[in-house]
Amino acid sequence: MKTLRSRLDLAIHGAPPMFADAVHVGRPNIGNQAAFLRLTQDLLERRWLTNNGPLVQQLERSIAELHGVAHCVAMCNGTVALEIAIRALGMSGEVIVPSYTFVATAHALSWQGITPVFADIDPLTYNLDPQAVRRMITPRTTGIIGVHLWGRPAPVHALETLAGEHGLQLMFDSAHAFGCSAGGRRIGGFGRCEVLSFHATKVFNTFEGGAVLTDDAELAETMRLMRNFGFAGFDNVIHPGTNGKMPEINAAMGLSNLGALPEVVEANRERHAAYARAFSGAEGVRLLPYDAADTPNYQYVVVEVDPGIRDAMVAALHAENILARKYFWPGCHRMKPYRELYPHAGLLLPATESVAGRVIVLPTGPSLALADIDAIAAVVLHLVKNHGAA
Ligand code: T4K
Repeated sequence: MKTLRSRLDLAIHGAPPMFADAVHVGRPNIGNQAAFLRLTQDLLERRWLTNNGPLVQQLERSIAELHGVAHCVAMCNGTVALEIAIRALGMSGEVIVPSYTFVATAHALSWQGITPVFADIDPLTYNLDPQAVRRMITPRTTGIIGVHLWGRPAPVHALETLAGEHGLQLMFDSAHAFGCSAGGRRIGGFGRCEVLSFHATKVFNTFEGGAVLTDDAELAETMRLMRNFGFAGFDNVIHPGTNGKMPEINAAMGLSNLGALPEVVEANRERHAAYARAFSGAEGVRLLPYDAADTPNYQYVVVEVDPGIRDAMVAALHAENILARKYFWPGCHRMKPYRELYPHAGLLLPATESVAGRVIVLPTGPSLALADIDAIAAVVLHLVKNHGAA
């Protein structure tokens, strides 16, 4: 460990880092390259590049089937999918969301003139605390957006009960939860609808992309209109709309990645288990567990350390070319567009503030060699142990 300490000091002072090539959180998973190239060749020959093409329709059917829902409406990205779903549900006024999420959850509301109201998370699960949500309901509240943070299910049933009692719309930001389940039921059918992200960094990607899943045929039809300027046929616009369409090349990527999903999830699971072994019994670092009963996709490796060393640790990891992230520090309520709206929000969000200060997300995924995990974990453990040492 003395050697490692010197290495780290050296790295910070300009010596070569431990990893010559950076190791990342969110390295894209690339499935069947040959299939992708074949599908790309086909779509070029077909000269059908976008506007609800055959590959998009095929991808929608496959994703709906995988998640056990009636409808999948593919979109150009997860954020636009959120915006369209929010609008299709008629949300307005105030909508309750966690602050502890990627900022797109909040932006998708404020972008269309709706006030995101931040509720605190449960200090044990880091997902929305239904009691905190209840406290934030006002006469202006029209809906709740739950987030399955890191693919761990939000309290779907408690939120469904709450929404039912107060006549609120309920949907989920399921950007992290592709292929996951909650209480034995696949993500996708909870609330009025659920929104997936297929961004390059996600467990399943279409370069950029997203989708809304729902069992509600009328809602799906409205969203199909909204993503295509409201067109219901040539020259016939019957609904306000935007351009939320997924291009065919993105669907080609999706179709060639779908078959690889089980291998990707298994590789993620192995890497999570390797981190768990490396951190087992260690003091000062805790790996957030997944519940195998929830069928996780193990996409994020989340550790918690003392808030006093977190930022220094991230800097030291970066010096070693280990590009760890502080997802989702500092919480949306502390970001410029929202902190002026809620200058005292921190007082209402103690669990959010506390968790946001402790968390580090570490590299994982099939492109990270299993053997590299021991090296990454060794740096983390060394820094925890030597915190405060000169
Ligand atoms: N809701 C939630 C809860 C979300 O987490 C997200 C997105 C959304 C909604 C919105 O969905 P989209 O509209 O994005 O479909 C990244 C992603 O851009 C974002 O999609 C994701 N959440 C968020 C958690 O992570 P950044 O700003 O951290 O990305 P960036 O560019 O720093 O990349 C992350 C890491 O991935 C880097 O270390 C480099 C690596 N990377 C990235 C790309 C794009 C690669 O190795 N190759 C690549 O092509 O937001």
